[in-house]
Amino acid sequence: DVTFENILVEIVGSGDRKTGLIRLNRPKQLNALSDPLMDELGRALLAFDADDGIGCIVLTGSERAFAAGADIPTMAPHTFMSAFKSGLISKNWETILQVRKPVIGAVAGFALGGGCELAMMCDFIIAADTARFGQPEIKLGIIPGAGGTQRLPRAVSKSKAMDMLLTARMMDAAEAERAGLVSRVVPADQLMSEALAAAETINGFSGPSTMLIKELVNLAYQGPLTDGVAVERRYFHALFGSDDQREGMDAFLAKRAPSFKHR
Ligand code: CO8
Repeated sequence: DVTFENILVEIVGSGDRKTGLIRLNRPKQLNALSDPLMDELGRALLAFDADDGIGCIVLTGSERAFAAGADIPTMAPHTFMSAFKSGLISKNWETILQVRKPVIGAVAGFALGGGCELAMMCDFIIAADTARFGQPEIKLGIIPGAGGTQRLPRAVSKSKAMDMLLTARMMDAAEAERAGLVSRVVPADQLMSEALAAAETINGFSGPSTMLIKELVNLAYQGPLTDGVAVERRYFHALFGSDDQREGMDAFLAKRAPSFKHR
């Protein structure tokens, strides 16, 4: 069994498929995303993705901070050459994008800089009413380095993204919900129960359906609309070859609960 120093990992849930829960855990640094932390996060995500007993993953931080950004003391001494040659903390920043199962971000407190970027790499974000999002890199004389200038405008519109990136102001949870950055806002003491309930719902569905929805929604953001719609139609047809389609529709017609086979 692997032990982690910068994250806490747990398997939760009551169904036959469970939820992989990952908590970022560097409380003294407000979960600043150091290289060792991102390394552990990458390993934990891939292990849950490979585990047939896990249906989806919840990624969270603490009450005070999801993550206050990349680790500033580590970045501070770099030069262009050292940043370029070492790939400056980039090694594990995109591992989360390789995960095929749904990843829910459960955000309370600060999600700033790399923390906001990591949250945006989750498939959807449920926010506590204490959540605050921002891309304050400009205050450090840099710019976002893990997709902030690309994902934020797609999530909240060009105008709001420019405002946040250029002024470094933070968005509270209500504004984040209005802007579409998060899917729901809940009272802070209900954040984990809400996120885990959403995960439990997803765990009950057919695994291939959840993986395909994730792949296709991401395609909607990455490629031309016509390509996305064409690929969607192909997979839609393909699922009529699956036992779970037969079971799901038979169960509906028989007015009983479905029992999906593919997990
Ligand atoms: N890195 C390291 N330590 C941090 C970070 C951070 N990003 N943020 C906070 N901390 C530490 C503080 O230094 C402090 O430590 P100590 O107690 O030892 O002094 C502790 O956490 C608590 O912080 P504060 O005392 O400042 O707490 P406040 O409540 O007063 O303020 C804030 C909270 C507003 C979150 C404040 O700490 C802050 O502004 N932090 C910096 C936020 C920031 O600028 N984030 C962006 C960093 S740059 C970035 O993320 C680039 C990502 C690039 C990814 C590239 C991948 C390839």
